[in-house]
Amino acid sequence: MAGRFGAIGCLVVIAAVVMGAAADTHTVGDGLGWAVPPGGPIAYSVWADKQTFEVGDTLVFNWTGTHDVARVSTKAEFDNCTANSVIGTILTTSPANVTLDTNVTHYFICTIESHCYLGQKVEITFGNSASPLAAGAFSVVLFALAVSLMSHM
Ligand SMILES: [Cu+2]
Repeated sequence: MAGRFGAIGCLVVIAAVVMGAAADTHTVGDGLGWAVPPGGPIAYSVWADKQTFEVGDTLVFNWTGTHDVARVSTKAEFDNCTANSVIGTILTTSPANVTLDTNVTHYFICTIESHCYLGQKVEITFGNSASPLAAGAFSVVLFALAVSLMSHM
């Protein structure tokens, strides 16, 4: 009896750990950090495409020299590099951590000189369906394991 509940409890803990692990930290630009990218804006769109962003994840902007991080509210502002409607405050100290609190597209730019025009901006989009599907499949596997354990004890 105790053994059975112990095994089930163990599965529940594993499930909690795996589901909880969804909150990730993303270092913007990886090794490039937050900088004027040598090849233009493509650097950050390529980086962002490789990531899976979820609500609760944290972005870390690392830089040296003079940069900042402004979250602008519209795609138009992002495209035009204007910072008239900044959400929250402009972050001026590296490393700057930003938690993704809603699943709307987040637009970040650097407001220093022409950095944004030169490509220092990143668009964070959500809606990758791979993770929820994987989590769903994982739950089914866990459930099957639990049922199988109970029927064998
Ligand atoms: Cu900059």
